[in-house]
Amino acid sequence: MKHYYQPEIETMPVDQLKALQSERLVKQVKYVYDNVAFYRDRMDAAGVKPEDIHGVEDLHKLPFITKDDLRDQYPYGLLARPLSECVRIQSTSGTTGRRVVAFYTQNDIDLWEECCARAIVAAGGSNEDVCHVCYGYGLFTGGPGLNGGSHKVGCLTLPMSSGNTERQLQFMTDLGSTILCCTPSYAAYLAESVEEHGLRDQIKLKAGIFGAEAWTEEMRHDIEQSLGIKAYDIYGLTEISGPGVSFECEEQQGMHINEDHFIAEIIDPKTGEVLPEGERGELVFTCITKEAFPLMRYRTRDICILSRKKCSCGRTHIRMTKPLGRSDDMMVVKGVNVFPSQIETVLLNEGYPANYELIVDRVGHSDTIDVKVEMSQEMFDDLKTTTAEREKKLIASLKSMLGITVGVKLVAPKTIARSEGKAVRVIDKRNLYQS
Ligand code: DLL
Repeated sequence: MKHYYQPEIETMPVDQLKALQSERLVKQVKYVYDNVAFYRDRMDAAGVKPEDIHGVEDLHKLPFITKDDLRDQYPYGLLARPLSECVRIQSTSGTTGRRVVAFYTQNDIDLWEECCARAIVAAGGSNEDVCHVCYGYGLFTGGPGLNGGSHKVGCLTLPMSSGNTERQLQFMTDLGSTILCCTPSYAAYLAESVEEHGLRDQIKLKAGIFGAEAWTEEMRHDIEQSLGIKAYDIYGLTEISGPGVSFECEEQQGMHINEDHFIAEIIDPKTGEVLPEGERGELVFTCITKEAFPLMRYRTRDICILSRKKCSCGRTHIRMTKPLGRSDDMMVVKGVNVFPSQIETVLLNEGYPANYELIVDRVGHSDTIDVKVEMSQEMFDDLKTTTAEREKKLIASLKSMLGITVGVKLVAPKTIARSEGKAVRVIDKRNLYQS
C-alpha cells in the first residue's frame, strides 16, 4: 500500500502557489456559474460574469455567501453535481434553525482526507503510529475526517468515537495509542481520568490533534503536561469540508491553511471590506477544488488574523491564528463585549481547571453574568484559604480582564458535567435573539 507523504505542494514557492490558486479559481467560478442556479443569480445580480475573474486578485468581485443562505437553500439548493455522483453527507452540530448539510463526491472525500492526513503528518504521524480517534462519528465531521486521514497516513486507526471513557482508556493502554484525536475539552477529561486511574505510566501517547472548539494556550499547556504529549490545534468547518482546513505544524505558531484547496480572506465583518494581511477580522473561504458543495466566499464568522511570515517547518501555506472569537458568539453583557475565551484565560491563569459554565441572565433591565467553576482537588483540600476568599480574588481578576463585575461560584471538583464532544459552556438565558 502506498502511504501518504508530504507533497511538494505544501512547500511550493508562494508565487507558484498563487498561480495555482488563480488557475483553479477561474475554472471553479465558471463551474459554479454553470451548475448552480443560486450562484448564477447572485453573480448576475452583482453584475459579475465568470469572464471577469482572471485570478485571485479578482476574488473580491464575487458576492459573499452566509450561513443563512445555506439554510435557505437547504437541502439541495447549492448542489453542483447530480445526486448520482454524491456519496456522502455530513452535517453541522448547530442547535438552532435548520441544519446545514454538506455533500461530497468520492473525489471530495479523497481531498478532505488528504487534508487531514497532512495534519497528522504535521503532528509527527507516520504508518508506525496508532491513531486513537475519539471525535464523534456520524453526521459530525470530526470522526470521519480524522479516520480517513489516519488511513491515508497508514496509521493503525482506532475508530473509538466519543464516550465510554473506561473503554477509551483500556484501548489506549492495551493497544498503545500514540496519537489522540478529540476535542480539547474531551482531552482534558481523558487526562483527568488517566490520572485518576493511575495510568500515566501505561500510556504511550506522544501527540494530540485537538480542535472543533475554542481552547486557550493555558489549556494546551495543561493537557500537554498531564498527558506528556505535544498538543496540535486543527481547524475546520462542515461547510468547507470538515477538520483539516488548517492545522498546526511543530512550530505551534498558527495553523497552515491548505491553500491549494481553499483561498482565505479576512474581511471587516461590518463592511465586508477585504483587510490586509495581519489585520484582525472575519475569515472567509473559497473552495477551489470541491465538486459537490463548492462554497465561494463563505463567511465563517470566525474572527482571526492571517500571516504569511516564513515558517521554519518549511511549509509556505499561509497561517491563521486560532479563532479569537466569533463575529456572532460575542456576548454583549451590561453593554460590554465579552468573549468566553477571555474568561477561560483568567480561570486557567488562576489555576482553575477548564471546567466551567457561564450563565448570562437578565434581571429587570440589567444583565447578570455568573461564572460557575470547579476548584482543583488541591484547592478543595487546602483549608487555609476559604472558598469566599478564593471567589473574591477571582471576581477581582475577572473584573480587570472584562471591565465588569461578574458573579463567581466555586464548586467541588468533578461536579460540572463533562463533555464528550464540543463543550457547551455558555448558558444565555436572556433569549435575546427570539422574535
Ligand atoms: O468542528 C470541524 C472540526 C472537527 C474541526 C474536528 C476540528 C476538529 P463544525 O461542527 O461545522 O465543524 O464547526 C465549525 O467550530 O467555524 C469554529 O467556530 C469552530 N472550530 C473548529 N475548529 C476550531 C479550533 C468542526 N481549532 C466551527 N479552534 C468553526 C476554535 C474551532 N474553534
